[in-house]
Amino acid sequence: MYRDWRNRYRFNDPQSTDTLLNILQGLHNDRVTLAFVAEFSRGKTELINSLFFAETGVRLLPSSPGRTTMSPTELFWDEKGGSYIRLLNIESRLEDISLMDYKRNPDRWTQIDLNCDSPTQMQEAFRELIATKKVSKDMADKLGLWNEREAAEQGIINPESVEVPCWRHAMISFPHPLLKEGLCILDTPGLNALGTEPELTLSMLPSAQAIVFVLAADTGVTKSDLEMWKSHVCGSRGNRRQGLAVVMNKIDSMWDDLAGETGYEAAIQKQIETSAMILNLEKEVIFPVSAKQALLAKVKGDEALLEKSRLRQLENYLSEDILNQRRDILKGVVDKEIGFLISESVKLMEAKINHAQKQLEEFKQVDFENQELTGKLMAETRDRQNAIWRISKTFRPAGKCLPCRRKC
Ligand SMILES: Nc1nc2c(ncn2[C@@H]2O[C@H](COP(=O)(O)OP(=O)(O)O)[C@@H](O)[C@H]2O)c(=O)[nH]1
Ligand SMILES: [Mg+2]
Repeated sequence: MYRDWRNRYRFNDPQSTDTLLNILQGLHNDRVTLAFVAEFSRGKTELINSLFFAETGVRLLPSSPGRTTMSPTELFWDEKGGSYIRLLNIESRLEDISLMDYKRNPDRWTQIDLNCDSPTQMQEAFRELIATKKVSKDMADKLGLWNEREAAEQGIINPESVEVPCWRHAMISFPHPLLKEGLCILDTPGLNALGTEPELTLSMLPSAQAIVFVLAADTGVTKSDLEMWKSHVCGSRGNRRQGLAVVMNKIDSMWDDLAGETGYEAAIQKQIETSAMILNLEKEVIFPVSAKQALLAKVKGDEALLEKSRLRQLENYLSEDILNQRRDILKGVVDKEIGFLISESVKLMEAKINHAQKQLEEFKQVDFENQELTGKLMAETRDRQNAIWRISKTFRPAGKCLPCRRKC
């Protein structure tokens, strides 16, 4: 209704129309996007594996040192399309088409169907996510994937070819119960790779209803973690803390039999306190977890190890807090974004009404003056008419009656 109203009164600037369309699409899909954001190698992908794919019995999303996610990956359930991986080729960066437009056009994506009954087939298909190829340095530069300074630091000067990811973006439809309930997961690459996809930073992260920021317990909050936090989490959410959680991953690196259970617990609490202080967050939304051990525990059916990995607390937060509040969260976002547009429209309308009222007053004034003048003229005319009438009654041409013009 609001959009119709805007169109009717020609308040349809493209940016606001885009915001409205995004909100409408979000409501239409009724999905909550949960984005995993962190510097590379903090364990985002392993965390997603342990949360969503452990039941397959294998490590589905490729996660290992050096093989970290290079292209943003979206996970959701597409009821009509079934289970698949859709990949957008890296060369699409050369075209001036937005990711949003590509998403509306499935023909531009390479599709690999998933056989959910065959973990090996799926694992094979998921491996494609980290496929790379060699291109010339010029091409890599055009694709935004060549960094002279970084390469020089690694001793690479004027190489013949550069290894680049084959895919720019991946969309995965998978029938996990949480995804079926409307959760959509966004796995992002690290700081450097994020910088080359402005749409991710400017539009996808700000529109995610919830963000899980991942830290590694063995490194604590590093300089690049903080940069990531400031530019990509706080930058996209402002002071909004709702739907924001921090995972302190890799707590297994602190497992130390010599320190004993109490020493270990104290070390975790200390890490949480320090991180909470640096990030200016409540301690309650920082979850110490071991994604790797959780995945292992789930695959092996080891309840004690799963308990030790502390993944359940994070799972409860995701399913109870995030999913159960999904309407509230969506409502909050709609309130905030449409509320802003509406208050702008109200201000504009108020200014127009004020202006119109002033004009009306002026018109009334003119009209009033006109009425006064007409009244005066009417009275004058009436007086003259009476005078003429009086004169005409007394006026008789010699010997003739005026009304009948005969001699009476
Ligand atoms: N020790 C330990 N290593 C982990 C854990 N989670 C992830 N890793 C390792 O950290 C590396 C990077 O993980 P990955 O999920 O690819 O990180 P991403 O770049 O943030 O997506 C891999 O070698 C993982 O095996 C964990 O809980 N404990
Ligand atoms: Mg990754």
